[in-house]
Amino acid sequence: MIIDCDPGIDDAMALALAAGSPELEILGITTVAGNVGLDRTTANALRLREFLDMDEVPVVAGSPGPLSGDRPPREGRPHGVSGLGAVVLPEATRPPAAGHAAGFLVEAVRSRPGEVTLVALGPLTNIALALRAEPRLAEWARGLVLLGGSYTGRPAVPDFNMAADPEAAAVVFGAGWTVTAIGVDAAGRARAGHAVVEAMRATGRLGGELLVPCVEFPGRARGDDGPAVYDVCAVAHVIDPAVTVTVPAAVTVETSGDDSGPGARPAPGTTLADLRPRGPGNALVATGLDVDRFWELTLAAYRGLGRRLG
Ligand SMILES: [Ca+2]
Repeated sequence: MIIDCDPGIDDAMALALAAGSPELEILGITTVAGNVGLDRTTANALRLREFLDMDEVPVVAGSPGPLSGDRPPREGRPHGVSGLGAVVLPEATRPPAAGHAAGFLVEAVRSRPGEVTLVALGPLTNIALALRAEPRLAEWARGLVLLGGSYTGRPAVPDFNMAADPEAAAVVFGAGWTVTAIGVDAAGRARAGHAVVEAMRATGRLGGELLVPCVEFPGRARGDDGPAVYDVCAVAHVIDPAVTVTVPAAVTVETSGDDSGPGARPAPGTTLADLRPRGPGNALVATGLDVDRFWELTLAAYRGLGRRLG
């Protein structure tokens, strides 16, 4: 698989899950502007690659902003100025690979048709650029699993990943493949409560230097049950699809929007899902999350990786 991301606290935890899952072959990490600017998401990905002992995995930088328009500022800096909250990792010693993420995605998928799953944890700009450059990407990829949108109940405001580049999201959902979409409604149930944090703390350097500072960063929105670890759910779904309940749907993404006045359209980036589509639809959307199964899988991977990292 290839992980397209904007690290990002929960991106970091998702990369740790991938690194701790030997059954996954990680062909690359591509970066996009999102939680923080592209320079920082790329620098963070490079640091995480070294910390997580993924030296053989190329990191390729992608788009510094959305397909068109300006990137909306990330309000309140929930990931901190660095993008990794309270995490302090050494500067990376190796640079990113040459080239652009979109080109890398196309070539990697073209060379292994039917085998490569794309996992998108940030704004969908890189995936959309890749699809525009090579529409057959949608045929060649084994699938795309993304974290974003909301598919149960009435969408209120769009989540960050969708709002950051609604046009890209519309390209991705309209590419002729079946997108697996884990929304923030389902993924928001994956919360790092007290018992989870203690289990993370017991994983050595991995817990002490990465996981616990991620979940204890004060800027993280949290309910009574601890902060949600959204992006981790998308990687968990690739490892074990049964962590989520998914149903076929026809999804469209609002791109124009107009949230002023009566009869206003939903804000740009709002996902509109028909869960009883005529025909096959264009997506499988998550309507539920098996929280126990999710944490069992995730903590087992963290424990294994923790032992490896010391
Ligand atoms: Ca992310």
